[in-house]
Amino acid sequence: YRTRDIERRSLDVDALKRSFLEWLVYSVGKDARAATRRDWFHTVALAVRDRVVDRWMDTTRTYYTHDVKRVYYLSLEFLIGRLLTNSLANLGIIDECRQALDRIGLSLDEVVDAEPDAALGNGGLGRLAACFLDSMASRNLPGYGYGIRYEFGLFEQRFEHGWQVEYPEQWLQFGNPWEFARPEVLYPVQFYGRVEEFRDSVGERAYRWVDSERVLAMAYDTPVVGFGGKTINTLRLWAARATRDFNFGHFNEGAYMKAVEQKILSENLSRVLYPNDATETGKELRFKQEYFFTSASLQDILRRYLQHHSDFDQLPNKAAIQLNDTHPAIGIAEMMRLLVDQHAVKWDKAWEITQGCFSYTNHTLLPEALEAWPVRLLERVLPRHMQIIYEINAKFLNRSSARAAHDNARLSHLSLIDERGDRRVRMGNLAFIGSHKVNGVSALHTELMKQTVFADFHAEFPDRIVNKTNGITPRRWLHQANRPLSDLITSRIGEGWIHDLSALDALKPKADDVVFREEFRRAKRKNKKRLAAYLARQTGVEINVDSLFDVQVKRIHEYKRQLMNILQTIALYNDMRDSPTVTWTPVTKIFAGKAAPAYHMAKLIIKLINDVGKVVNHDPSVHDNLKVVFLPNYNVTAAEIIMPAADLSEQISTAGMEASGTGNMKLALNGALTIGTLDGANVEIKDAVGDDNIFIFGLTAEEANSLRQGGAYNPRDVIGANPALKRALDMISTGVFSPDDPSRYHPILQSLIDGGDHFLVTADFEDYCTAHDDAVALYRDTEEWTRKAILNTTSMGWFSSDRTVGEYADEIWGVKPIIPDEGD
Ligand code: DL6
Repeated sequence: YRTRDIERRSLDVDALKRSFLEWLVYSVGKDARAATRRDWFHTVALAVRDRVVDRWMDTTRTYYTHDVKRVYYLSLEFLIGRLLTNSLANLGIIDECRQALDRIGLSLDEVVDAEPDAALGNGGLGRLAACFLDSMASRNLPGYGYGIRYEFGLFEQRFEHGWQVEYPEQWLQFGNPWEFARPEVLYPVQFYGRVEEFRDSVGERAYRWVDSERVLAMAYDTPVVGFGGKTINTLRLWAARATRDFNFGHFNEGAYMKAVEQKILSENLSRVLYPNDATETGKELRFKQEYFFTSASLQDILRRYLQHHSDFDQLPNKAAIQLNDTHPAIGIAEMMRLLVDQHAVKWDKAWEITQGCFSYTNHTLLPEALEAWPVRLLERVLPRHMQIIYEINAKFLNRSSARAAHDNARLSHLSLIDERGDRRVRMGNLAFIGSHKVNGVSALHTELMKQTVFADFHAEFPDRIVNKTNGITPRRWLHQANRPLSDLITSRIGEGWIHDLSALDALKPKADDVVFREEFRRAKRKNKKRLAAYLARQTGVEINVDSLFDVQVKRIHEYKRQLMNILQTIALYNDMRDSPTVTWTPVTKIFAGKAAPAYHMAKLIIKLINDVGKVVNHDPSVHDNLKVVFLPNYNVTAAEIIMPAADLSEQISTAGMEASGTGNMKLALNGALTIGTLDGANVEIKDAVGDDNIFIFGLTAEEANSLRQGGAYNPRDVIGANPALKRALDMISTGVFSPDDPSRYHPILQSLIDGGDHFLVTADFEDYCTAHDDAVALYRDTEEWTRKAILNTTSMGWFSSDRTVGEYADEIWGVKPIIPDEGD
């Protein structure tokens, strides 16, 4: 047994090879001759998982034995991507694994390619959660992720005649070798029913929630391998399971089909990830998902705490609970319910404990994305929570300075209930008052939180709002995704940068080293070739590897202004056609990103980009000087191919609207120069890389705000004064790009011209074009461009998510790193 045990842990090439062959037969159940690439992926993943399990148990045991304070990261989304390369890289056995597979006649790259993306998130918010998991484990912080094990991740995007069409993303179809099902870890989660008042044992008023429907939350655990393989944390995702008693009534009546239907209905809770960045207002199932995973997670947290404690006094010293946006904010009321109703803790004590545990991250100021659930929905679905929320609200407002000042306007802003129209519970307000710290995700965003959405709360609690600028994990986004650059960096400064990205600073002088610049360019070119081949495979469009790769990859949203980019593309196309004798710098515009299925304007913008691409890419008069490619189905894996290959990073949101951005960080770290507005983390990127190494343009957040508020802004005048813009818009409106349906894009023109151009595309257009011209002109100067690209990479050390989680740990969570004891 012990020999087998050692064999299972061994990281050497022969042992790996033996494990692969054994796993293929005894776990996957295939003969090597019949095995598909997917079989091999499962085989390798299972063998790698073996190498992780002991350390995982060591980690869990260490946390338990030392009763350390843990952080619980509650997130409705974890956009993980693939795990094989990540696990191999963090264990430091990529080369060993490659060789072991080689000896069996297999290529690691092909095996890696057979893994589906775990796309359990929409975009930035979910990917941030995944980067934080990696950083917590890599910094040896006792951290757990809690979320939902969606059966269907974010939809698969395909283009049909240039239109986005959504297909289900069945990532679990062939099983998931990384997870451990825990059928014994089950928690009941209640819905509906009513509240009964009664007198407790000492005659005090108490409440119980009765006649409710119950669903079970079952745990699935995925080990999260930290860099170096010392700490292995846990991501616990909940799946909905019908309770057994649920069905008995129906069975007794002989209504078999009804019983099965009920089972399916209750298990729908974890079926699918909602595909919007914004909230799904009014969608009962979405609300139930939020409560489902939050309740299960809190029950699990309390169970773990009670293994060591007999009252709740120490809970804030043992559990930091981070709310990733308001999606788990109902947890504030749930914690109160669990403490007060189930564990008989007095209200004031319970409130102190709750506030001591919770903290909340805000990720957007967009009004349509601020969650507010109808009171009537809450009363019906979670009747006891509604009562608790009323109670929290009454106590809070009574003590607020607004009540003392008889300031009704301020009181109504502070209230948990929005009384306008159908009454709603403001989840942001609930999260704010139930937390000891509230944070924004970039310096600008945090400042705007204080000035706008949370201004009244900030006045009430001036120390509560803090900034934690987002970060990205250097393991996935440089070490794994960009091997050529990673190897180059390591060749000069060793491997230390992988867990301390600030070490890149030491490479700054290399920007002036001609040999280093040559090697840097060689790495970039390799990545560009890889992307070009990938794009050709996926879209059929052949691109020029020597052109400037101008990249905008992110969700499609009007505020992110993909529209401004494609208008500039049309203007550039016109310039090229007008002046065929000029030597143009070849440009490839690369787009990728999904639109929410119900967001018609965003889908129309996708179609426009595809239509423009069709015309431009087939126009011989621009030769190969301009290409437009829209890569379908953007996901983490595609991002890993795109980021390393980009030259120019488009971060062109209307200032004040992008909370932070993290794609901006990935691109700059991989040596792309940013063209961007002073929005979100762009501001801090500019400070880090220096004004000379970034192309900043456009209105500031303040200017954008006053332009809108002033009411005098007239897009028609701006368009009239800019012939290039007018011409581009005229071409769109007369059907140059849509001859089959010339009026197709009228809604876009309408929103720009008559709709007031809310996102200020026309206002920023000219400045954007100038900045773009500057970028293209600089690209001709290869040495100078490379110098700036190197300064971008080497200045991005601060944007590591290791730094970000370190700040959360010190200033919000109060958790400390601990190196797991090695088991016997
Ligand atoms: O903080 C992560 C990420 C930011 O980088 C983006 O700027 C921001 O748009 C995104 N926010 C959301 C909010 N959605 N909701 N609700 O995804 O968060």
